[in-house]
Amino acid sequence: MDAPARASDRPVRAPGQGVTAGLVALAAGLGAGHAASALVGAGSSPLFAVANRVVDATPTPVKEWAVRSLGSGDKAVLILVLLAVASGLAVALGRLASRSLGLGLAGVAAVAAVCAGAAVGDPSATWAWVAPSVAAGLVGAFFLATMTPASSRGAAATPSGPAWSRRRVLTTAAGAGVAVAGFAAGEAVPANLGDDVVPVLPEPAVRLPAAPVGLEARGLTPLITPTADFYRVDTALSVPRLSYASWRLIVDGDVERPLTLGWDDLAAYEVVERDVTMICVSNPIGGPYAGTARWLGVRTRDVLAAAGPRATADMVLSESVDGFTISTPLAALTDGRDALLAFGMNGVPLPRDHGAPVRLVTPGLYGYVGSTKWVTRLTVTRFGAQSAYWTLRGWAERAPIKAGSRIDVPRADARLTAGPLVVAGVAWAQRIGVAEVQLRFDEGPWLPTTVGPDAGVDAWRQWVFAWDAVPGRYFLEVRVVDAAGSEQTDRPADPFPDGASGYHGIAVTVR
Ligand SMILES: Nc1nc2c(c(=O)[nH]1)N[C@H]1C(S)=C(S)[C@@H](COP(=O)(O)O)O[C@H]1N2
Ligand SMILES: [Mo]
Repeated sequence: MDAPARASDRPVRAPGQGVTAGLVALAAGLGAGHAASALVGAGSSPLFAVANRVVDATPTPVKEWAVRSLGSGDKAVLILVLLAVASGLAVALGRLASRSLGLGLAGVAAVAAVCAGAAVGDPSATWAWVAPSVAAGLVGAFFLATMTPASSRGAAATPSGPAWSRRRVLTTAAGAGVAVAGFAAGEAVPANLGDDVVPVLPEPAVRLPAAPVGLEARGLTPLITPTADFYRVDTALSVPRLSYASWRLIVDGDVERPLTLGWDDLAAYEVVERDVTMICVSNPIGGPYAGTARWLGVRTRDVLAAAGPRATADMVLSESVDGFTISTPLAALTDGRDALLAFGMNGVPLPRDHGAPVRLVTPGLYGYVGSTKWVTRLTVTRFGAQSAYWTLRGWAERAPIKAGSRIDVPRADARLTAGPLVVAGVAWAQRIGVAEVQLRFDEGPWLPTTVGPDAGVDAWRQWVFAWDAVPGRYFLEVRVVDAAGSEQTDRPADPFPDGASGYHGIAVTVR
């Protein structure tokens, strides 16, 4: 019987323990790194830094495929995939550490170094951006060392006690606590600690009348989209966090007098309120990437006039804090449409997701050519001289919003009960205004609908149609007629490269 002797010769293997040690170290490390990133810069959080570099390195067709097939969930999917990869790596390092703690810790250092490299690879990074990865590495190493059995540190190989000793349970709980608290702190703590006081919004020179209400009372799409329901589209994996006190807007390029404005300088311009419908160029027919808000801000026209654009200029390249760029015709920012440097949305300071502290809002243009969030620079230039982020990826240089309309009620493929029914939705024809909205059944004649209150040419209008439905299958289509008498085109077009067109139609069954 030589088995017992052999058993005591074997190194103590604790693969299960290695797995938990690795995962706890990963969670605690990422949490600590995320907390540290709040002090340094949102993009410096190890996980997000790596994710951002993955996005940078992804070829455009793959990105477009991801956005098409995953929609706005594309970022969540990327983060989950990265977490899965990181977990696999953590398990491997945990197992390695249970054989040789030194090798395990070397692995942690290597991973932290990769994260630090990803962080400093960010266009807005400073050297301080390595700090969150260093913090993550140190905290991860601490938990890995604490939870790795003594045997792998060269101590006597004693058969381990119960796999889940009291100490181990406590350490795991502590690691989970660091992870949760770290992520919570990272999200809660503003950049530039202490000075992120959200100012009281300045009053507009002329208040708009209270937003007209009407059709939403009947459960239809509201005229003003509640901020919580307003779509969000951007390339930012972690939402930039800018403080009002340190925010600056540089106005430069082909101008007589380059300017640098702080928050107080901006708020000193005449403040205006505008109801504007914003739409994403990737919005498919009938799609959800459209919303109307009451924006508060100052006119880009006034700010640009202070800088004095030169006569040769025809474009403004706006830049956000994360390096994203948008090109907008100079004319659209200086004509009477009141394009805004907006800081209020639906009565409150612009939320971070929608570009706090200041964003552009250009009525009549798709978001990617007029509505830069987290804006920090306006460079007056020419279309021939510079190109913006999405233009470089094949989307149109100029993209006015195409007139369109949508059926929101009933839903496509709804099964309805015969009798009086409501068909309703929204329609838009920015810069011109909605005159009529028409509905047809099974390609029959176009029927008039009742349009809702008018919040100005740049806001959509609700429409409603009272339908006395008898049993059958129906195909409903809608179109808008603008105030100049032009009908919405029926020509189907995909969102790429300058916005979708064609009628929105739905099939329903009435029984
Ligand atoms: N900084 C920045 N601004 C941006 C974008 C972006 O990716 N980064 N996306 C643009 C696009 S494509 C659209 S449709 C609108 C969306 O604004 P919202 O997220 O507030 O709805 O923001 C625009 N501004
Ligand atoms: Mo967009």
